[in-house]
Amino acid sequence: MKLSVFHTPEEVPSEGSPDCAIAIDVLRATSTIAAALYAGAEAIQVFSNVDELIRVSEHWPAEKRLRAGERGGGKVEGCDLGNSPLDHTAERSQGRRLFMSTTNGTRCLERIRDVPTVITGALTTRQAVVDFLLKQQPETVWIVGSGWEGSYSLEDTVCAGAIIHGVIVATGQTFKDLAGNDAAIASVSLYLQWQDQLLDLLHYASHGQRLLRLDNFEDLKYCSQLDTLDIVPIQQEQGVLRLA
Ligand code: 3SL
Repeated sequence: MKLSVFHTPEEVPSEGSPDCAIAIDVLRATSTIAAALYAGAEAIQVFSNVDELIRVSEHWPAEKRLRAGERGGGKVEGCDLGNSPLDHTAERSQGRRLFMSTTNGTRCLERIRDVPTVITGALTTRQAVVDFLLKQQPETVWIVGSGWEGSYSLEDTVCAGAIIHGVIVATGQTFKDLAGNDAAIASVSLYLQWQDQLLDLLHYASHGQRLLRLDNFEDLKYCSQLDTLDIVPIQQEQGVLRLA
């Protein structure tokens, strides 16, 4: 298995395709996708455009849908929810489809949607993602950070490093066997430096600071947890994710 890391959807090569791509948006889209599916959501359907989200979700029974829209960290008017993983309890999300559009995370999923296997990763689901990779044994894996509007995000890279480190620990393989690019090696160094202070790192991260200014302290705490959910969201039809 060769794992490559791309910090943003813009960095993803336009030529070629891996066997598996992993979208990461620790703050907060892929943490929320995992939380919603864990709470029993029927599926997550992602959109880069909010008007399209509203149009498509109109065809779904109102009591069976939740519309989640985020821009600039805040909730989009007309949606039921913003993008907090803490919104998703069994009472609210069980059996419902989450129609979701966020600034960067859903755009990242759109960029890789043609890859044969697309999953999402977060710190909360890190070990489950590692186990999925070990079981499926894809030859090539692209781990793609969502970043923020085209620029690098610390929290996505540390999660990429946590996944690669998990594969190294489980297999005893070295970077020589596993690293598909330099960013893969750098991401593991970032993780090793911060593995015991993930919440601190999220507080230093520029998007973490943006969310703190919007009073999302509890979200940062939630998203910084490692290996709390034993699930992997997987794309089952284009733009629609369910439990693997
Ligand atoms: O950019 C995104 O996709 C979001 O996850 C951003 S936020 O954390 O909801 O502000």
